[in-house]
Amino acid sequence: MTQEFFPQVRGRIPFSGLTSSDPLAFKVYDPDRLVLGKRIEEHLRIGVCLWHSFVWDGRDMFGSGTLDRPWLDPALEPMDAARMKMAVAFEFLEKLGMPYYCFHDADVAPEGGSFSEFRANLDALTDDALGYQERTGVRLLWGTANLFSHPRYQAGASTNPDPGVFAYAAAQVCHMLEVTQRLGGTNYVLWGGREGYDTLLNTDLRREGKQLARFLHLVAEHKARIGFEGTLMIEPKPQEPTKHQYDYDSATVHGFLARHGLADEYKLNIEANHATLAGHSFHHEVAYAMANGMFGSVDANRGDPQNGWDTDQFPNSVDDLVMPLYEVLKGGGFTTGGFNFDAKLRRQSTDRVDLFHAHIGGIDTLAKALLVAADMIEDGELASMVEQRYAGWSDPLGASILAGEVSLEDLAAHVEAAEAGPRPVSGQQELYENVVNRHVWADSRTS
Ligand code: XLS
Ligand code: NI
Ligand code: NI
Repeated sequence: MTQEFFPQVRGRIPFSGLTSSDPLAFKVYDPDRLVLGKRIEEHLRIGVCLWHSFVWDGRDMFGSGTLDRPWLDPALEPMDAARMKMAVAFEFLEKLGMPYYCFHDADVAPEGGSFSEFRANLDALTDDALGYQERTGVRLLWGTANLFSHPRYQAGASTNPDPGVFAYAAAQVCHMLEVTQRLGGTNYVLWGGREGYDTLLNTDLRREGKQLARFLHLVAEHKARIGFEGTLMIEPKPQEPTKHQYDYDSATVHGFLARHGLADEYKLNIEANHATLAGHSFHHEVAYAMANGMFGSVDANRGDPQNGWDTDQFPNSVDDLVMPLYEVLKGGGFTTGGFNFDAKLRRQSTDRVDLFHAHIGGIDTLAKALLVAADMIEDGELASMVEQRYAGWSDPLGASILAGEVSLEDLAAHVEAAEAGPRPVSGQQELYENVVNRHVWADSRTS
């Protein structure tokens, strides 16, 4: 496209600081600023997803599209439309100035009349994407295959009762993994899509579990065969679109992987809104993944506290993000992963620049949370309070228990010999909360 789609945005969004009232400038996200010895851009590794911003036209189950997305006009020749979409996406990426993007095969390639046509379309558009990547410097954070939109996947992909559907899904992942490799993607994500059930009456849980495990083995084998060096990741979600999704949450996926000898092959891509749908906090999901060596990447967004579905709103609460960011920093930060903005506009946000406002706000929120979390790491108060709470485990009793040096009987004898039992100790929750808020409220680092 020779004409710009976002003419209101001239050049790259600058960092202007908190004193700026320019809506098209970052207030906190200064990519080059050093935090704990690393540039903010390298800490956050932010990606933009193509599906919500360029493939969705604002339709919901009550009404048609509201957003200005001319390339989605069904009257257009599909490959022309696909090329227009990619041009606009890269114009956006370049102007926003983020280092990464993410997409599903079907976000860029028209379906065509057969798998080989789909494959050829995807290959041609991958060539185009390579050119854009070279010209703009934008890189692929992760690729994925859409195994949920087409009616063939209505009863799941690998967990479908029909092995023909399993094979079709395998073909798609086989190819998209190779496309991801060609584009230099640093990760490949599998979100379960419709892997789950709507009713147990027609569902054989035992079979479907086996099928899913087989599929994940095949993907890991193909990764090894082609020498893809990125990380394979699974994205948990508890429900939607199915009533019950198999990849319910981090702990469930971790357990499934461990049971099937796959825990070393996959990491987790944790989405904030999926965490809250599962009845957890985003903090919990990140902390679980970190504690178990399963942390991979993040889909940044938020739900609505009054709505029980995946509203995929742009993050806007520093309070909600400080502790997840603290866990990420404490755990050593991202390796191959990053923050992918799996977030979409509200249906009434119909100005083209709304896409910029949404991302700028979300990115600034993340950056501010990073600064607060880094302050907490440097100050060390929270960590030392937790350390202190568990200090007994370094004393002779705790150490001998952990080392496996004492039996249940030894412990019984120890308790009988002691004059008094252990004394309850305060958990100090409010004090901990105050420590966190002291850092949230201190704004020295953003001025
Ligand atoms: C849907 C998921 C999806 C994945 C990619 O809820 O978040 O967008 O991130 O397939
Ligand atoms: Ni997601
Ligand atoms: Ni989601």
